[in-house]
Amino acid sequence: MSDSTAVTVVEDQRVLTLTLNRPDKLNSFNEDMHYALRAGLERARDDANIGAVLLTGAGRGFCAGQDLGNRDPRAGGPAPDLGVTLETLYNPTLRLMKSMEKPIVCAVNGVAAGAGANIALACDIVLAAKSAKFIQAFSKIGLVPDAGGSWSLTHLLGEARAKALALTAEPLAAETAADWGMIWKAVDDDKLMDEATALARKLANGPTLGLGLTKKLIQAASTNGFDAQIDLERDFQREAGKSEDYAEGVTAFLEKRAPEFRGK
Ligand code: LHQ
Repeated sequence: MSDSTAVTVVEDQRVLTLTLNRPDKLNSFNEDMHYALRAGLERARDDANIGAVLLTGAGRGFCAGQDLGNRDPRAGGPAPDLGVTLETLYNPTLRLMKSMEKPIVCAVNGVAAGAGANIALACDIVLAAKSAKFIQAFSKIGLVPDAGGSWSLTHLLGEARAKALALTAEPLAAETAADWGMIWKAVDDDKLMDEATALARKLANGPTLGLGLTKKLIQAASTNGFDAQIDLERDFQREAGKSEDYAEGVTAFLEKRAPEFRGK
C-alpha cells in the first residue's frame, strides 16, 4: 500500500473511499497520485472486507486531468512521449477499474477536466454535484481524448455529442450530463457525499459476486451482438445461481425478511 498523501484512503462499513488529494492543483494527476490511486483500487479488489469503492476529490474540484506543470515545454529538450504516460500510468488503472468485480461509485464534487473527466466516466455509477462541470479539455492543448474518453463518450452519448464535446472542449454542466445519460445523477452539492456514500454502502453490502458478473455483462454488451450476449447471460446466471447469495436472496424473499448477503 502506498503511503502517499496524494490519495486519502478511508475504509468504513465495507466501502473504501479514495479521495484524490492535491486540491491546490485541482487534484490533477502527478506520478505519485497515479500510483496511490492504483494501490487503493488494488486493495479494494483484493480485500474481501471491502465491497465497493467510492472515488471523489478533495477541495473544490474533482480532477483537472494530467498535471500540466510537470510538462513545461519551455524547459526545452525533446518532446515527451505521452504514449508512455498512458501505457504505464493511466491505462493499467483504467483496465483495473473495468476488470475488478467490486463496483466503483464516483462522486464528482467539482470540475472534472481532461483525463479527470474520463476517469470519472470509467467508474460504474457516477453522481455529480449540480455545480460540477465535465470538460474534454484535450483539444485546447492540441491533444486527443484519453483515459478511455473516446470510448466512454461515444458509447454513452453517441458520435454527435461525443465529437462536439471533444472537438470544442465546451464545459458540460452536471445536470445536462445526467439528462444526456452520460452520468447517473446530478444532486444538490450539499447532498452529494451523503447520497454517494449511501449508494456505495448499499452496493458494498450486496451480493458481490452477482454484482461483479452484472458489471462484466453490461460492459460486454458494448461489443457483443445479441446472440453472444444472451449466451453470456446464460453462463453468468449459471454461476450466480450457484452462489450462497442467491440462496440467501430467495430464502429471505420467502421468509419476508431482508437478505444478509456474504458476497459469495
Ligand atoms: C492545474 C491543472 C492541471 C496543473 C488546474 N495541471 N495545475 C495524458 C497524458 C499525458 C499528458 C497530457 O495529458 C494527458 C491527459 C490530460 O488530462 S490532458 C488535459 C489536462 N488538463 C487540462 O488541460 C485542464 C487544465 N485546467 C483548466 O483548464 C482549469 O484549471 C479548469 C477549467 C479545470 C478549472 O478552472 P478554474 O476553476 O478557473 O481553476 P484554475 O484554472 O484557477 O486552477 C486552480 C489551480 O489549479 C491553478 O493553480 P494556481 O497556483 O494558479 O492557483 C491551476 O494552475 C491549477 N491547475 N488544472 N491540469
